[in-house]
Amino acid sequence: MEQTFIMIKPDDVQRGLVGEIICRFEKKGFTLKGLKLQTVERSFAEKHYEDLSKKPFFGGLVEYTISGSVVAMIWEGKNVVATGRKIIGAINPAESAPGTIRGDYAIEIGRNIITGSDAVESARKEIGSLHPWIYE
Ligand code: DAT
Ligand code: MG
Repeated sequence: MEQTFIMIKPDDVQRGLVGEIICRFEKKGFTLKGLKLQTVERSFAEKHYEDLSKKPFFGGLVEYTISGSVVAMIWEGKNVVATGRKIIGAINPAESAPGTIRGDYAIEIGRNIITGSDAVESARKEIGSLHPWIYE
């Protein structure tokens, strides 16, 4: 069965949106297979976003990711990777449709509150090698 890696970013956890976000995935019918509240190492954040390391916003993105606790989750179900991206919404909250997580709860692209695997292959990588601590 297909799985995806979803991470609720720090300010979301502070704002008390964790339950709301979990609720959306649950109500859709997906199954929660792993969950952990944790602050992540700088090295983890750099690795997670390594394909963006040349971008001008990379430093800020890493600082944001390590600025507090994140909630890392594994969700399972048919087409969960693509559907999960739809539930999350477009990358820039200014363009995310109302009804999506980013569309409803975020304003800034640099504070877009949640991330999810963008393909089945990256989900496999993120769950398998980048995030072994979720199973601890
Ligand atoms: P996604 O998070 O939808 O997978 P991504 O992997 O392309 O998108 O980018 C990762 C994060 O980088 C994104 O959630 C927010 C940040 N980011 C992307 N483009 C940005 C920009 N132009 N300015 C500031 N942050 C940006
Ligand atoms: Mg991405």
